[in-house]
Amino acid sequence: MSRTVLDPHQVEAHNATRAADVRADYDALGEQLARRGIELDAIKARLAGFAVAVPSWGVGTGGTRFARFPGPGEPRDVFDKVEDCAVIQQLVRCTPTVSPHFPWDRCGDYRELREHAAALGLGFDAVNSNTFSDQRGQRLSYKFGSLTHTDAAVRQQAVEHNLEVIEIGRQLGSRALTVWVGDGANFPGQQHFGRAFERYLESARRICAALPADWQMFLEHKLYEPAFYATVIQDWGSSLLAAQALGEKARCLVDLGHHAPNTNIEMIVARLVHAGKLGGFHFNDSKYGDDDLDSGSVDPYRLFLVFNELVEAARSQGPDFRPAYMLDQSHNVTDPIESLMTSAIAVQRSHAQALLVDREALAGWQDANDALMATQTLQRAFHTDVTPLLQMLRLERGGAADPVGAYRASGYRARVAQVRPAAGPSSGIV
Ligand code: PSV
Ligand code: MN
Repeated sequence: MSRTVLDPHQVEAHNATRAADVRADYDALGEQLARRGIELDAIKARLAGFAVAVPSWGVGTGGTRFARFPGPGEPRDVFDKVEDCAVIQQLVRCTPTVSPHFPWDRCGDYRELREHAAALGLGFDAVNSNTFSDQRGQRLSYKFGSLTHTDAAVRQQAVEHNLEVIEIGRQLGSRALTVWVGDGANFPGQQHFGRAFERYLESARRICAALPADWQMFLEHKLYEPAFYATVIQDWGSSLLAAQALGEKARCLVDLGHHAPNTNIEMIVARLVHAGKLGGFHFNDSKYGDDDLDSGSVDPYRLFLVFNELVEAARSQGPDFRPAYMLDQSHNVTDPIESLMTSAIAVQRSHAQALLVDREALAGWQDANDALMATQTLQRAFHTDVTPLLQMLRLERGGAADPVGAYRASGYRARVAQVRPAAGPSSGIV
């Protein structure tokens, strides 16, 4: 039995006043779905296998290039971050893993960190390397790139950092390395597109070769920032080319924020599935660019459409189809724990709605070229309020009927604010 951060009796008391309503709503939803030929308990059983990882960097307050406004009780180190993640998991019960970032999450003893997490019922998901910023005392600068730098010594340093992160990940029980590089150019002509890509492949090959047998390497693309004119791995095309060149262990990771506005991300998902190269996701939402807003807060229909492709893929690909689901958001104006809980539930909700799509009917409408009925088939699933299903799943697992309500009632933030010193105002993106 793992230790819980919040008093379980408090969560039980919170649930006790809501359980009867949840049951009644669940039964009503079950009746509604039964009329559509859907068995709610079977959907619940499928949804039970769903999990999304919490990014360690997400539990700290984020910021923009202009400012960062710290919140109270921010985690001091990776141990505090894991504790915050445990609060999230205790209340939502679909976030059993943490995705750490290095060197941000460096610590003296990774065995101790792993045990600390395990004692709280948490494991570790993909480890992330950082060669997009210089660290104190770093020998060579990444100002002009890392894995693709023109200087072999800088590339070597960046490769070695990734190897170190793999080693840390091994100690933490992780099974994947996510690599995002900011390498690129700010001016036309600054960089030779072909040679930079070749250098990326050469470096990435060395990283891939160092992966343990059961590991994967996720290549994360992003169209701009910090390189504003061109980014070496800027789109899913470059990512797929690289993943294909690198072989079996390399897969593409889709961060929803890393595309131009209006890009059809769900179609990218379908293409990567087709190529057998979809590795995982960083979920977030956006209005203009890489806004890192809370998942499902701006365009929940897009999130649903992504899951529609994923449910379809799970059907066609079988049990081996298991992309890594992670959140990657920046919380500038909210309590990060509240945002992450809400986002995890938003992603879970999209999955649940996608499970309700009548796929046989959809295929029929598609074959008959009945555009209206095809799209209505999707809308019908999307417009189904699956809240009672998500609540019931949480109640059955000891989570909270209303995670934000239970969290606020627990007084956790005020409590940790007393022991975690307040950070001063600062700038920088997290
Ligand atoms: C880059 O924008 C990114 O999406 C990558 O996943 C980074 O590792 C993360 O954000 C943290 O800055
Ligand atoms: Mn990301």
